[in-house]
Amino acid sequence: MDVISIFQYSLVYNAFSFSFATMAAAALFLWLGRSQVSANYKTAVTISGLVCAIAAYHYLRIFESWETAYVVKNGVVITSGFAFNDAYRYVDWLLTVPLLLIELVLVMRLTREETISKSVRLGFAAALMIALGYPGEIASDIPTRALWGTLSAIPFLYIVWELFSGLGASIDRQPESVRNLVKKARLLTFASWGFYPIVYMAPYANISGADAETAIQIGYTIADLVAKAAVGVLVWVIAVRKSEAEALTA
Ligand SMILES: *C/C=C(C)/C=C/C=C(C)/C=C/C1=C(C)CCCC1(C)C
Repeated sequence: MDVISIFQYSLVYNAFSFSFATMAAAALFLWLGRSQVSANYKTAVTISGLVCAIAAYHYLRIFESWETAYVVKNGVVITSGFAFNDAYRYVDWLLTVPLLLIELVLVMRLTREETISKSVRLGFAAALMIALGYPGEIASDIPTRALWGTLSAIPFLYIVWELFSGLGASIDRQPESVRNLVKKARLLTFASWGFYPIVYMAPYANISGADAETAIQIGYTIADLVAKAAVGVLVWVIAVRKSEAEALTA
């Protein structure tokens, strides 16, 4: 059926390999950098590292699955008969998206009850969003994809609204030295999270099998790198600055 070009095959192959290395490096960096933040922020930084470690593992599996799904023969790519497994990505999200939300809630530094209730509500909404998106992701026709995608967008909009209002309110309570960084973290989060549903809609744009597959894999990979590794490192910088500011006023 859909024969993928050697260029598309290599592009995705290299993107997965690069992502594995970046996620693994970010996890190590965050865990080692944990000693530079005060006790208040250690959990947030530990979780950031965990998100990148889980993603690194899944990128390794996604990479292997991509490699086994195709055979390169005389410069032509043919399918091997083993299907590429998209489920790794969704299982990864099922674990990492609630963790990322908890990381952001921790950065807001709310009361204990608020932290727990917000984490539970957001975690549940995230699981629902991903579970509803999966049947659409593996569907072969556009109407089915659109139906599940629309259902998945309902919990997605709820999450965006909760985060936007919650992070917005917490920005006013931040010390001067990190206010801009928290705004950047919020912007990066919204830009990357908003990118996933756009990538999901790639097949609507009348592009064929291999082109759509390449666009989706590259798109999700870029979004993952920003949402997990870049935001994770930014959260760490914010934690270091806040630890310094709090040590001065203590
Ligand atoms: C590290 C992974 C992250 C932050 C993944 C986030 C994923 C989303 C925000 C996905 C959203 C989707 C929709 C809003 C509708 C279509 C289906 C999804 C699952 C792609």
